[in-house]
Amino acid sequence: MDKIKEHFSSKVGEAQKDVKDFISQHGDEVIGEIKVSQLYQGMRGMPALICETSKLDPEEGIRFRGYSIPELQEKLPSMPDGGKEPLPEGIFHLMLMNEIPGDDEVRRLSNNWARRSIVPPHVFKVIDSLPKSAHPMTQFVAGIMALRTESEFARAYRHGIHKSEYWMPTYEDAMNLIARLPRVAAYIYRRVYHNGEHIEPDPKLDWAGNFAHMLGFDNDEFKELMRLYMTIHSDHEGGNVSAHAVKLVGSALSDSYLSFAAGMNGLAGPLHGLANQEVIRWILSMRDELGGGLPSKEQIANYCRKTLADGKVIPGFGHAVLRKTDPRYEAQRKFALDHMPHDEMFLIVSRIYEVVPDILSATGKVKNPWPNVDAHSGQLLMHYGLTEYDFYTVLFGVARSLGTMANMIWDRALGLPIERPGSTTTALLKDQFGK
Ligand code: NMX
Ligand code: MLT
Repeated sequence: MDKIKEHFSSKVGEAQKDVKDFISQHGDEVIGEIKVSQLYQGMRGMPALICETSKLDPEEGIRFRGYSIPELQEKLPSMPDGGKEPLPEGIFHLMLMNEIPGDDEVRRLSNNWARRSIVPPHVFKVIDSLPKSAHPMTQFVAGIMALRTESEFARAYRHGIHKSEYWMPTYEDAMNLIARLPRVAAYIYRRVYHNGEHIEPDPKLDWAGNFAHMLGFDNDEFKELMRLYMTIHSDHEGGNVSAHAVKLVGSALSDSYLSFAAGMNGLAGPLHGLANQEVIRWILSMRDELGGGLPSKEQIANYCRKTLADGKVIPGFGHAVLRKTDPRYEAQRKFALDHMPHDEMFLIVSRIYEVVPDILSATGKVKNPWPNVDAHSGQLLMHYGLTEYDFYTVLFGVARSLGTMANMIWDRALGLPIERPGSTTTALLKDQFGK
């Protein structure tokens, strides 16, 4: 057993006992009520899942194991040679172990993932069998499904593993998947946008630095951006579409590959992760229509009104839970202010921020008029030359493996059962409450 697995293993028994005792003491307590309207509104506000890795507060934003993003930027290890941004290895360790890691632990994770990162050749063949014009998220999901041949959980289950040991091969699958995703994602990027001129991994680099390298961006500042990007996109409690899909599918004892692919299919929806590409598409088409340059506030306001009148959403704004500017937006804005305060796209994004909330509030129906994570991420990538926006959701997807896989290991360790909520019909509700 490797040291990381051993460390996790030492936590399992106590956590199982703790949860069991808690349920036996408080299992009958009531934590809320369900209104009829919530059944028609995407179950908004219904606490229905356990997700230990992070919690989203509507007014405060995300906390990972209790820590806000600015706190993590201070506490998590960064690159030893003057790096400022947290290493994603650190947030994974925090989510999995519930402990802030030291430099050694983060280095051990980097090395462990580098050792696990070899992608079998048939995965590239599966991706190559798709037309280059297939959306990068389609290619990404196909690649993840092809990786499934390597599932240790599927193999162990077939051989009759005892249920108390499920978490062990799940840990192997989760770690292998995280280690291999950057290579799969970079392969798709170089295949589609750089004539298939692939770049070999550099095992001496950290996980996000190596990902940047394989994408073809060896600039140190871009590597720092990738570290921040991977960290802040890693998790957003359990109910968002991608995390919930992974958890739901995983609850049927589908392995990490099947479950993660399900989550990525959800992330590819335009109201979820695909919004990051939609933001840039929307800004570029606004700029084209206005003849280029920095649009005035009035021009942006008119373009927003037209978007709404056409029955479309303004991408990058609004949220199902948050009721303030997303702290992930703020972290990216700070990165832009530190590194590229005069970038024209940044100035446009900033001006949009000044205009959109009033317009969305004026509709009288949008519950959160403030920007979310996707309103900013594309601008930072564009600045460094990663302009192929159809690829952006793949980056989000690679990051989301960190939270969803840490959760999946815990779900197996705690022996959570298959998810099976009840449903009802409008006719039955009417019978209950009157027509
Ligand atoms: N532009 C226009 N209309 C909006 C927007 C927006 N940005 N946000 C919400 N609305 C509308 C929404 O479509 C709904 O309209 P209707 O009653 O006609 O169906 C109404 O306002 C009430 O919706 P809310 O309760 O405020 O939002 P909800 O929780 O249903 O949806 C989002 C949350 C994030 C799906 C929604 O705000 C949205 O579509 N935003 C734009 C897409 C986006 O940025 N998604 C990325 C979210 C973050 N992520 O990465 O996943
Ligand atoms: C996410 O990061 O998953 C999004 O902000 C969507 C959500 O939390 O519902």
